[in-house]
Amino acid sequence: MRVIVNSSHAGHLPFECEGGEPVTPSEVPGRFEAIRTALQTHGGFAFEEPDPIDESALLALHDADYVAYLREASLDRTVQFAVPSVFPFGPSPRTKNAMARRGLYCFDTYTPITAGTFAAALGGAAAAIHAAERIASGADRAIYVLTRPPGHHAERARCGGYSYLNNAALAADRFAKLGRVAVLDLDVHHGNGTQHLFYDRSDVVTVSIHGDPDQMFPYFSGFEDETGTGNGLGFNRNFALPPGTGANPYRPALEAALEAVCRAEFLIVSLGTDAHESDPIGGFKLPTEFFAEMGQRVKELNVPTLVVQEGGYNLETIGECVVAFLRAWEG
Ligand code: Q9C
Ligand code: ZN
Repeated sequence: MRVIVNSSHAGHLPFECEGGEPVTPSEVPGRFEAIRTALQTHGGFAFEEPDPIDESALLALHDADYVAYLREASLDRTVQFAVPSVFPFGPSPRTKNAMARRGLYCFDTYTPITAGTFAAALGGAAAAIHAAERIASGADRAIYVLTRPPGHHAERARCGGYSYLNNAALAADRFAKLGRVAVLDLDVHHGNGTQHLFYDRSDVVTVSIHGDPDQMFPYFSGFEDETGTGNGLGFNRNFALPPGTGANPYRPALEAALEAVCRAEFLIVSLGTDAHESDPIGGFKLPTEFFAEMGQRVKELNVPTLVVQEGGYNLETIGECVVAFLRAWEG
């Protein structure tokens, strides 16, 4: 299987603050290294760097002023970590002030912009777009995109949830020129950015299985009654499961989600491994073998498939989960 790798990831070195306390960051370069090592050890994967993309490729889904903010905040080395202190309120948020922009373009305090952030995020978008081009041209039937930072929480003009640019959505938008597209989001957190970007569109079906947002990040979306709007009504599905969910209660949601995506001509899987039982922040109880089962069930849809890495924070098990999922496409 071909793997498109975003080597620019290494310059993104976030810090993390939880409820006012500095905590050990979860979204670290070691995640990428752990997955790469596991794929190399397993064998059968061909690694390839993407061609660089121009920033303008992002504008299919992201606002130009947001992209400019990410670039400028990454270049501004008078600030080590651009994190919001004030979020927009009232009817007319002012956007010119540097501190106002931090809050305007970000929905949480988990997603700092530091020196290498923009290059890392742009490299991830390049990897996803490169993979989509290869699948669109028929050169590959399935590809895995190995990247960080993740993308599925990133909206049109806001970063959050460790995500800056929505890699999966950029690939989906590329496929949408050719036929029916579905995004299946298996990260334990709701893919709010992907939902938001396609919420009024019928050409990209978005389906996410995740922890109940009543109890888990991102809290403000991911409820089952969010089904789309306008042309997109009925084209978004959420499966919200309680914290502690294991394989048996997960399986019916997976089968219903597969039914919702099975008519697609191109499939994107947002693969978080943070639903694994060992994940330090996920809270679900899926064993490694269940990742193999999920990969197998997705493979059986027999649709060209782009798998893109999202979350997953246990450095000891993230690699085995990815290998387990991708084994279905072996041989
Ligand atoms: N106490 C992704 O998995 N909140 N993002 C963590 C832990 C942020 C997750 C709180 C979770 C963001 C891509
Ligand atoms: Zn996650």
